[in-house]
Amino acid sequence: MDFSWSEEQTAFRDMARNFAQNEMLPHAAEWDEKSIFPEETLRQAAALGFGGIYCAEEHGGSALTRLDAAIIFEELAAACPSTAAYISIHNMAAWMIDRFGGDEQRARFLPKLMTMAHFASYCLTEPGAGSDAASLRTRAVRDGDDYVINGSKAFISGGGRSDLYVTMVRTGEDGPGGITCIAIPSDTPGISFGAQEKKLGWHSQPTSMVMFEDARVPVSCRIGEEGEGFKIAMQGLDGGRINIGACSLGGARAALEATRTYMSERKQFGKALAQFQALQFRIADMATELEAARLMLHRAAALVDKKDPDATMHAAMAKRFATDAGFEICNQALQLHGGYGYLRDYPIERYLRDLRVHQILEGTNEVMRLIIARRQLAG
Ligand code: FAD
Ligand code: 2MC
Repeated sequence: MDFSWSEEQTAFRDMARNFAQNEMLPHAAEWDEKSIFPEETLRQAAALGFGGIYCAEEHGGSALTRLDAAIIFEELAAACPSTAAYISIHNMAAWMIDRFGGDEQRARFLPKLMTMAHFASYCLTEPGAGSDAASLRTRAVRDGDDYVINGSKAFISGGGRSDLYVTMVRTGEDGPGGITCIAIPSDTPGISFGAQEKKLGWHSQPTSMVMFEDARVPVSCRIGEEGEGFKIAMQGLDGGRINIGACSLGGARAALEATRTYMSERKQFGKALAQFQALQFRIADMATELEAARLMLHRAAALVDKKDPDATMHAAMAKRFATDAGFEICNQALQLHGGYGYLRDYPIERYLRDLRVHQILEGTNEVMRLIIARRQLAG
């Protein structure tokens, strides 16, 4: 077991850090305040290879590992967790096409996704099917060489703006075995979008419902075979959950760094906050939790890379731990900033608002416990 990073990993960690600190951090507060989806910055990120981090090189992907991706997402999220998380979702959707699509589909969809000339969304959740994703009801009925799709998806990140919607639909019986994955272009007749959701955080990316009313897509848009969609969706999430955990790491790390600086500068009772031992111990605990989360995430990422049979459970453990720890670290950071932490003049409240949803999406942390417990208790 070697805990040191390769020269290559250090190099792209530095590249991601420089990009995040120079091109994202100076604008992140404005993106948040004005709900700006920073398309040009996203394309700059793609030019560095972040549009298809673990897609094959054939169509412009970077062919890196899940562990490499975790390192990159931590850096991007240290500047703007919301924008980093959208990049993660785009990567997840693109990877599903790369991994499970055919040659023609890869050649058709991937080049534009790799450069982020086109943006991608991942559509699993429905109004009536959240945690119980296998109960989804959006139906695709075969009609000659087309599918005719009816139903609606809820909470879709990139909704209304993305160019391609990687969508889980029902083509067969109830339950996970009747689900199929279809890549649906945004210009498909019959697709429409709900109003933009008004959210606590994640303001730098759009979120909306996606509706299908007799939307007709060619069968050539189907990713994998009929009935394979649920497993494709879940394999996407194995990596997605690690990335979301890494986004929590990045946000929490930034909040901790800001707090260390603040505690050295802010004086009360004649001394710097950093001189109160009770507060020093809180910093110690925050740093320890952060490190524990990072170790778990990196191990889970390595197991996903190795296709280990326990990878899904480890990804769930790491997502649960890192997103809970990340939010708690931000909350402590806000407390240590006193009243100033509650103001938008400081970045802490933005990190806190952005990280809160990581405990809910890509599978709630209760669902992570369900996945872990099932594996623990399996005969
Ligand atoms: P529910 O499933 O109704 O859960 C409500 C509560 O009950 C939760 O606390 C849950 O943990 C708990 N619960 C449910 N079942 C159990 C159980 N068996 N045991 C114990 N507790 C349980 N989805 C997409 O497909 N694509 C996206 O791009 C996307 N982006 C999102 C962006 C945002 C900002 C948000 C908020 C959500 C997004 N989602 C997306 C949806 C997200 O994945 C769901 O919100 C999430 O999976 C939970 O589903 P739900 O909201 O229906 O909650
Ligand atoms: N990899 C491969 N196969 C998997 C898998 C994985 N990670 N997880 C499940 N499967 C297979 C499983 O082996 C089974 O196969 P078989 O029938 O051959 O035995 C099949 O899929 C059905 O699995 P389950 O029996 O576990 O299915 P169940 O209906 O009990 O649900 C659960 C499983 C709760 C884990 C799943 O519904 C879930 O993850 N829910 C949370 C939903 C979620 O994460 N939504 C996120 C939306 S995206 C988002 O929020 C964004 C911001 C993008």
